[in-house]
Amino acid sequence: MYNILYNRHIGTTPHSFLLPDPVLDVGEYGAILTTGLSSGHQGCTGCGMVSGTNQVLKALKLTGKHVVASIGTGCNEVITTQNTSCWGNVSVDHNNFPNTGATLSGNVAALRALARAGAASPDAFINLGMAGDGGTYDIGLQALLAWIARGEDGIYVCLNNQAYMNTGVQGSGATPYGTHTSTTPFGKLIRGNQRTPQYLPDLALAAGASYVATACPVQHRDLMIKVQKAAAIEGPCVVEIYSVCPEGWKSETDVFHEITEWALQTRSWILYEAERDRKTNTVLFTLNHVPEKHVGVADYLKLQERFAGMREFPEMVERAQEVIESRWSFWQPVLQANGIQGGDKAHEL
Ligand SMILES: Cc1ncc(C[n+]2csc(CCOP(=O)(O)OP(=O)(O)O)c2C)c(N)n1
Ligand code: SF4
Ligand SMILES: [Mg+2]
Repeated sequence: MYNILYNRHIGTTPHSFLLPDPVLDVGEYGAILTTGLSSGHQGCTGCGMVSGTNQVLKALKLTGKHVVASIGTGCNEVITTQNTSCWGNVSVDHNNFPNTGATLSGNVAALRALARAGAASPDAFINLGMAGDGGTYDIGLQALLAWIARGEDGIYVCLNNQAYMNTGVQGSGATPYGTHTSTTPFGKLIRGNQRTPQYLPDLALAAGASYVATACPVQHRDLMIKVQKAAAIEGPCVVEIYSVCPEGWKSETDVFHEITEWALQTRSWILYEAERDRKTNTVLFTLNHVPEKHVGVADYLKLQERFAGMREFPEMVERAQEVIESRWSFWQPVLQANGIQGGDKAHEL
């Protein structure tokens, strides 16, 4: 499929071997004067995807290019299209639930046509697609993979809140093991979601994406550098953003940062990026963050009532830990190169 190469350096840098120059190192969120998603949206208090979208737009606007965005149906679209002024000067089209990838291609064709007519320069635009995990892992997967296969320039951002939130918390392909949702209720016979999630980076890389990264709104610099890289790298680029949803996760509205930090500390969400050298079909994997100490998944399950059922069953918590360790073991060569004990054992720095 592709050759794997590991970057032994852990961390986030504005450099990419696919780019002649580094992207802007945007530093901390507070220092950025550009507006991202502004007031007027109808997101719930403590919604992670509002913060994620805000940072994506800030990062893209800093490039000085005009952003053309296709928004798939889901919370992000519903909360921002009743008062579209919150998008600022971004050109937004609201596409259907399954076809964010197809609309990205449509926009590429439209920009080419404008360029042929001498009405625009394609280099002056950023082609952005945004959709939820339901619109990405499930109903929109065919359109996404076909867009990647066509090899067109653009960024696809998946706002992953791990279920179909806009329609009442149905389970998706990204829903964690043991989660209570309306289609995977936690009961006596079946204890929540029995499947383990799929992973968008794996799917996108298998389909041929140029650049794939995971991010979260608490690590602002990391997120904004990755989005800028995705905007600059040739070919289809995919960024997946961990997005707390107090409504669907049954969490308090003021613990969005804490939950995201727990996700990083417990390695329930791993920050990394993957860059593809097309000539050799080699993918360079970079791990961006290693937690300071080992924290078991039980701590991550605490602040979210969607996990209330599984918390009572030690064997389920153990299974959730196994899923984490199995995913984390991919990074063993990098951890070893840095003298960090990794794999299926606890690690200490
Ligand atoms: C073809 C089609 N089927 C179903 C729907 C109803 N629908 C709208 S949004 C949504 C859920 C979106 O889930 P996700 O993509 O995860 O985004 P979230 O709301 O969680 O952000 C569904 C099922 C639709 N709009 N179109
Ligand atoms: S339901 Fe969840 S994803 Fe949707 S706006 Fe509310 S917090 Fe955000
Ligand atoms: Mg969702």
